[in-house]
Amino acid sequence: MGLRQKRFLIRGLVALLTIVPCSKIQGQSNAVQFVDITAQAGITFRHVLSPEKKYIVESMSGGVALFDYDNDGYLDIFLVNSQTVELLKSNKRTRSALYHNNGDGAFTDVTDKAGAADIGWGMGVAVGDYNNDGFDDLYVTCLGPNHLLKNNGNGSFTDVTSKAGVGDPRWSTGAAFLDYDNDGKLDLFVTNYVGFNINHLPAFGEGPTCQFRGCSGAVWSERAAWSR
Ligand SMILES: [Ca+2]
Ligand SMILES: [Ca+2]
Ligand SMILES: [Ca+2]
Repeated sequence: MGLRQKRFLIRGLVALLTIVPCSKIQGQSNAVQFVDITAQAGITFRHVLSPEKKYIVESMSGGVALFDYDNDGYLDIFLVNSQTVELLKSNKRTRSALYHNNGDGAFTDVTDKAGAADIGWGMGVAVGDYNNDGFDDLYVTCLGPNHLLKNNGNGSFTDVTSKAGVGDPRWSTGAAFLDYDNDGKLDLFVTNYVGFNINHLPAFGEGPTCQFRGCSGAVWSERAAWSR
């Protein structure tokens, strides 16, 4: 920034501070309110959860992405759903959801057309146009293999995880698209959490490391049962 630009910037800031009293700014800030319009917007999605959180994996989930998947200028919503150990053992699946922003304050559930419902035990989601076709794609982190969902540009998504080689099978939580080497192609950074094998769950009360919130698994299990 040149000296002349700096002068203009300083003059602008002085003018702003002069014209707008602090009390006015504070008054406007206090006047901001948020109204929950979820129901009237047509969003009925509910996260699957386990209130007891018996297992650490049941204490995490629930990612969401606001992105314009169809490039109509309105942000749409992708909601990542999770699982519970009980549901998983029963071979029951849950559904994530994609809501299309109609532009009039209402949303339409387009999950079936998008083909983005079944992503397993989801955690988080990253948005990026990894193939530079002008349509944002999704990378969903999961307990188990993650998913790269390619936006086909017609309202549907294709799971290209295997072809792309990005199906990390561990427990992934966060992820981000970035072009770390400035070659014009988005790269992917994935963060993994603790080692957790859903097929070898720890027995409560067994083992000195089976602790949760300062309590042994056995004590916590008894408290959870008592609170029901
Ligand atoms: Ca849109
Ligand atoms: Ca794309
Ligand atoms: Ca790159």
